[in-house]
Amino acid sequence: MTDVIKTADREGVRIITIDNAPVNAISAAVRTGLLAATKAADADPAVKAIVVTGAGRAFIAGADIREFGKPPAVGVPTLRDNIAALEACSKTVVAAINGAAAGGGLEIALGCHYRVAHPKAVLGLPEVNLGTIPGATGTQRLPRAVGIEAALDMIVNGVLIPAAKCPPGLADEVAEDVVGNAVALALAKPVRRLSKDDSKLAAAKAKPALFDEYRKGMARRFRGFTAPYKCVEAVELSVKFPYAEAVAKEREIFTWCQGQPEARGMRHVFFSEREVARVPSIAKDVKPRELKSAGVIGCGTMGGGIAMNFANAGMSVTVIETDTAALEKGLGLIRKNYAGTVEKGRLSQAEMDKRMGLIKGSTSYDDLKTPDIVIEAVFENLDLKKQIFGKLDRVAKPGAVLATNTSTLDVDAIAAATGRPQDVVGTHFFSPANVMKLLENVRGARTSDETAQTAMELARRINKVGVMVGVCDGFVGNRMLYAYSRQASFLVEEGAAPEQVDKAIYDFGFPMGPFQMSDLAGLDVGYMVRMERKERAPTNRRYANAVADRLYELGRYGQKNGKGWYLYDAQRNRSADPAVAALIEQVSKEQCRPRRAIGADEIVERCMYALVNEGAKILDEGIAARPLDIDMIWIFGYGFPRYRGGPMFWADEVGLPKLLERLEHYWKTADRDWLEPAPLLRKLVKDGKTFRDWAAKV
Ligand code: T1G
Repeated sequence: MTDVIKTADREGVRIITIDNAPVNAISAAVRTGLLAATKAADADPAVKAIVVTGAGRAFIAGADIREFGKPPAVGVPTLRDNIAALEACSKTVVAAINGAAAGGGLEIALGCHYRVAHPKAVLGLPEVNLGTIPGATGTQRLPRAVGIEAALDMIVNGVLIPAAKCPPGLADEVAEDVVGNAVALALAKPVRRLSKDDSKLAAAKAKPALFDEYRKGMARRFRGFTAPYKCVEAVELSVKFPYAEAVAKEREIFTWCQGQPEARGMRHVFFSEREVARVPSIAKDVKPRELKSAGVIGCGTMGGGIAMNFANAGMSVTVIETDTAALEKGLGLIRKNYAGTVEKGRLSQAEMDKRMGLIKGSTSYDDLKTPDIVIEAVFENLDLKKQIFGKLDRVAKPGAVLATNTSTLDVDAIAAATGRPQDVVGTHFFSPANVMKLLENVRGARTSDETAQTAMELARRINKVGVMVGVCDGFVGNRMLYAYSRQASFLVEEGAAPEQVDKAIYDFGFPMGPFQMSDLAGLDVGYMVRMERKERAPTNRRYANAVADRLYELGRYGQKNGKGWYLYDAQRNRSADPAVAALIEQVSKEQCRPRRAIGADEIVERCMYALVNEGAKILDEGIAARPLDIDMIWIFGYGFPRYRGGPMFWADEVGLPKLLERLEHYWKTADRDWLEPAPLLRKLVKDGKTFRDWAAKV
């Protein structure tokens, strides 16, 4: 018995319980205690068999990720020692999987002779989501339990599968009373060692080409990632080498992955995704208000998508439109959206009907008297939004949260249109709102802690990554986007072709470059936003959208009308347009701007360093509380490559001295107006610090 390992006997069976809250991660103490308990049970003549289980909501969530990157503890058994000892027992060992069995947790269960799982337990080897591979025999044991193809799917995709849906061979029994059934099974069954059973590898041994086939199918989904391919390489070892040799080679691959930037980036994302939900400016004891029902004003693309989030979460939602025709059109769009998902087999008709049943349409604000939260999602016009909030203030119940989906306008100005600014908050969704993971919550100057906490709770309830930011022009996401796309536009005026910039940013890891993205969003929408933001008003700083304005004035709106920065055919395949190249040359000439050859490195540096530089200003101003808030916004809202950990984490990986030196260079040689290095960046470099250090200090 130790703090983290509890033992008890039932019917002559030794039950070893891992008790390391919150999710029984395999820390050094767990490894030590488990090995001792295993050996003691096997040596104890009074013990007929052994059951291993977990305390609380998880079985074992895997190796303790917080130990990664740190020197290994001396004289402490490895996880492979634990697994080997469990399998080597002379008495039957059964894993009673009461909850999540993830990574090293499932490897332990696969070291046991049998597995009984609770129906709600989830099982998997998700190490790939940490930029690594299973490193304690998982890539050799899982194929022996479920076959090569099923093992590849589980390991490469890093999925956790509910026990009831697991591939055959993983759980011997699925039962509510896992410990009771495991005790019975342990007393009934003989020892069975997975490492000795190659029967399920035979088929693959006969089809060695299946691994290359499998790799081919991964290209689109895992572009830029390394770990998924290392997973295939490791599983392939199982058909090429005897077990022990393959396990040694698995370890080599694991150790290599652990040392890569991808693993550091993915680990940062793992912990940040959890930490971002805890907003430093909100006191820990502040509880969110109840969220049982919602209202949405405007049933256009955004309003409809927002309403679907509530229905998907099982919440009733009332959508308001100005008239019946607009309402029918909006509800029709929602219905069409769900029908598409049903058609793809990703939703049952019954579930669609249930969700549509939760969405009620109306043209009367009287139907907004009861909802716990109302989100306004009409087009970007400040006067219109103020008018709507004035009306909402008169009908919404006391304590209702009044939220605006504005992406650029001043939340404080909108809140001032009500008598309860403390209940007003920005909830900035990203298109398509029912798909994009990010919810940028915007706290106004008078938003209360409780309202802010409720906006964060909203994100959790509708399965979004909620990030709290302050009010400024473009909040965090769009403000940084302006800085990045401004450099992209300048690069085009200075000599780069739009397709060249897009390729460099695509190769850096974004799903698409800035010009393809503008064409998708619509050059008309961009132009209108610039109008609304009076961006075209002459200033003494270089204007970034001269070409984009011309394209709009030429009626080129992007994908929607087949021409923008690119030409689009009926299947929306894009191609470069010589007319655009000529227009760009024309604009450069008018600006007396010499054109020069520009390489991919400069494109990535100027665009991404401008992004980071704006991020540094945002941190300095307190608009974002921590670098991880910015990283989560850019990964879940703007497609920043996840394996790089987000812009601020990536900046630390690049090294701030190098980044500052390059930024200084571009500031002096290419853009004196917008690229001046942020004071925080200069200070961190002077102090030899990183953004991570800065965050730790704040
Ligand atoms: N190590 C350390 N901390 C962990 C952890 C782990 N493995 N798993 C979770 N936590 C923390 C988490 O940060 C959070 O902390 C709290 O526990 C609750 O987590 C050799 C090397 C198991 C499905 O990748 O997927 O084994 O924020 O909110 O929603 O092959 O946690 O409260 O401070 O997510 O109930 C492989 C990771 C490790 C699984 C439970 N394992 N965990 O979900 O709780 S690598 C994983 C999860 C490995 C071997 C290799 C989920 C969960 P805090 P939570 P949950």
